[in-house]
Amino acid sequence: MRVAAINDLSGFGKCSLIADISILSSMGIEVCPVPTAVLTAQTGFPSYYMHETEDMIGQSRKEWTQMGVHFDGILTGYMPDENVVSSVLDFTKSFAAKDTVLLVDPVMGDGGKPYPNYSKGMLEGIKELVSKADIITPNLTELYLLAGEAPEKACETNVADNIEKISGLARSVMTGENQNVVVTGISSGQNELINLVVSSKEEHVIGCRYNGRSYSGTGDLFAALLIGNILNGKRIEDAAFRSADFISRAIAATTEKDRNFGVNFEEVLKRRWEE
Ligand code: PXL
Repeated sequence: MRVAAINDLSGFGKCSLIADISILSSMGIEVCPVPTAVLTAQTGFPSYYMHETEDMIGQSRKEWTQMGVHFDGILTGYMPDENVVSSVLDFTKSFAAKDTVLLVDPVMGDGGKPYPNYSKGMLEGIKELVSKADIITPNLTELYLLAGEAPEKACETNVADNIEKISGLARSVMTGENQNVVVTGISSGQNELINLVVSSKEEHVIGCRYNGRSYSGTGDLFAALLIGNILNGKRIEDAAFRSADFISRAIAATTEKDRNFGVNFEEVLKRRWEE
């Protein structure tokens, strides 16, 4: 199995390509990275430097087309601006074959707020990408943005009362019968996190325990785990359950207090070596 991982490379934050490469390689899946940007740290840190790498997307497309390669999966994540989104759209047009699983993580915001690089143009491009995806993994803030609602409302959502509203929003962003939307990291009460798997015909509420805190990179880890489990033959609800379970173990292993540094997922991978 081989995945093209289109994401940024951040020196600190345990997110994006670091998550994609670590998780998918450990699952026996080849990862071909396409860096959307290279940063000293993810953008939640008070200061960071970002190096643009947009040309790598078009160049990877050109070189890999000449090589005639095939991808079993394509995963898209953080994109710094709308021009990058447009290059990624071209990449997917070239490489999303009939049997390629396209997972689009519409990285645009969190905690009811869009990220600093968010723009209306980016939203339009990401919506186009979403319309081509097999699996979409928005958090609640991103789901509200995709559904054309005010992102702040994501924070007012009390999950226990609103599963129906959330699955309605998830259905409103679907463009095809066979799409799955997995709404990630919905906080429900103090110590439970919910991931909601919504397809045109059914939905599954997948709960897991956590410490009530949010950390950098958990959405990226979830997306990589989800596509890895799918490519390794798991059904979407089982894949979502396994992914959530991994994240909850990584959070439990985390002692770092600053959310920007991410979770101790390495400890969970290390334990597999000790088994
Ligand atoms: O985890 C999402 C993400 C990925 N990449 C970069 C980010 C963020 C979230 O802030 O800044 C560079």
